[in-house]
Amino acid sequence: MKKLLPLVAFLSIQLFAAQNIAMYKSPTCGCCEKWADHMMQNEFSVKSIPTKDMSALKQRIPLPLNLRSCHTAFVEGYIIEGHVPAEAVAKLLREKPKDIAGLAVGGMPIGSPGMEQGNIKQPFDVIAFDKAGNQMVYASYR
Ligand SMILES: [Cu+2]
Repeated sequence: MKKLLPLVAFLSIQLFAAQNIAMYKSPTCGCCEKWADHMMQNEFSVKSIPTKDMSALKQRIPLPLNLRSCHTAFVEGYIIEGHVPAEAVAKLLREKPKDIAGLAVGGMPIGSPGMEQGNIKQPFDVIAFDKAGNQMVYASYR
């Protein structure tokens, strides 16, 4: 039993670490912080990193041009671009697909997490992409 305790402690630290998100955003982006709030309300922890040249950062990673949004986040080696709902990120971390580089919600659809404007809801898709730029719908919100 005594030997089990350090293992349990180690596992819970690993579980906690898995929820850590690093979010790169332009210093002036407000909806980015609102997305971070949404993630934190859903038990993720988010470190916000103000970044002047977001497009330079986006160029360095395998993020398809058509999927670009405001903030770029990283969790467990995956790229999370834009206003991706927490439940889609949680699903990604549960499934841990090896062939996927990340998830993105391109643009900034009204009604996506952090982009709320009253009752207006624009339908949007969460797109999974791989390093070669292949894309598929991972989740649909309509
Ligand atoms: Cu935004």
